[in-house]
Amino acid sequence: MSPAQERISDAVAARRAGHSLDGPFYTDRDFFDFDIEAVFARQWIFVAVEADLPEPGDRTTVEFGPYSVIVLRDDDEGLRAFHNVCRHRGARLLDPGQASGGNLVCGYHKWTYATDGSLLHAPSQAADFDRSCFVLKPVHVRGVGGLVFICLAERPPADFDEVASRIEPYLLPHDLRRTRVAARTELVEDGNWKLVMENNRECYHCDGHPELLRTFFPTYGYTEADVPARLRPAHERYLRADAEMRATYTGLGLPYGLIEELAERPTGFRIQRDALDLAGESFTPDGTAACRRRLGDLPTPRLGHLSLHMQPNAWFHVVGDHAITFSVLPLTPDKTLLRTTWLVHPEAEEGVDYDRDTLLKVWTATNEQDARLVARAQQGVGGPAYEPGPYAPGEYQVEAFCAWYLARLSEELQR
Ligand code: 3BY
Ligand code: FES
Ligand code: FE
Repeated sequence: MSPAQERISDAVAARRAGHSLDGPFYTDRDFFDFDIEAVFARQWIFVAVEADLPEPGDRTTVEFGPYSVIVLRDDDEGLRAFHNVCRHRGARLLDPGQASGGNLVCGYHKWTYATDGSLLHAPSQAADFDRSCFVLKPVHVRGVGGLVFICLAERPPADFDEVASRIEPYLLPHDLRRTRVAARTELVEDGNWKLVMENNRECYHCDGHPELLRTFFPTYGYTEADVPARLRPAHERYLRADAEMRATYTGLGLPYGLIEELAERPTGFRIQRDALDLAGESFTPDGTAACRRRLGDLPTPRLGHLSLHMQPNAWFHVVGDHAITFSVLPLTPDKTLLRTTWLVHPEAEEGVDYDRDTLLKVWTATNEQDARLVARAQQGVGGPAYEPGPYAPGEYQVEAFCAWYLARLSEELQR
């Protein structure tokens, strides 16, 4: 082991279960680099939606740590992903962001690749130059119910197919493949990627989300017995709404049961359909739908929300009228990109079927509130006075995230 790996290994061994991680996990460059290799270069990570790439030739890039990956729709309408590195002298092929077009042409010396990654043309080469030796380096890519995942590892975690087959029945009724990207925000948070994830995995801090709490039940993460006295009225409303929603889901044949395997497998996940407060339709001030067109062909707007949480870098909320996807991408030890995407029915027209501000309001406000909390946490854990503190029972998913994460580090250290 290298000296850096020794330090990481010691820190993993010294971690006290049920407590936040030690400072270097959030601040140290060696720990960050190891996170990228042990987690982001090994696991399936959520990077895009199929609606980003509706037509052949559509492409997007995703950047994290030292990597840049091209995800594109090839000429046969399949998904493909490649390292965004030219096989000649290594220049970036595409600029960050979305584009469309035919072949991929490197801006440096014009090596030209087809959408399947093959090198079509390299100007002025010797007669014996073998183009077939210089295809773009492929990256595994998979669409799951309209969500796009990539895996950089040569051999990706083997449990992804099984997880996909278990979450697809929940997602497919919303027909996310047939949606349009109504909006996207890119928020660079002043915190380590794990603080962004940990913050997402609890509602202990949800008093800081007045807009979200109009419809999102704040009892999230509490068991019946733990619900604090001040949340009892909301919990009573939740129980009534929950009973009604279960009847709705059963009537419509929508799977709704909680599956929670956050820590016990490489592709850790949690999925559940759950009630929302007030009108129960959407994340809006009164809980009514923000968009007149509904996703899929579902016959009622009052569907609560489908929530999906995945390790290491994503969460999703699907309501009757739209879906929101969240992708967490580590930039540096203390900077993380949160990419949020709002999906609506493909024919929903802005200003006619929905008002953009109403659609974006709740999760934009929630993301900004969370970013401030993450920045404060980063400031604290980066200082000499920080020592790991205990999780409350309602923070059990934070513990699950950390347990999952540490298991990945241990695996990598044993390679
Ligand atoms: O997205 C979520 O599910 C978490 C939990 C509650 C609020 N928060 C943003
Ligand atoms: Fe791409 Fe030379 S580096 S063509
Ligand atoms: Fe939050």
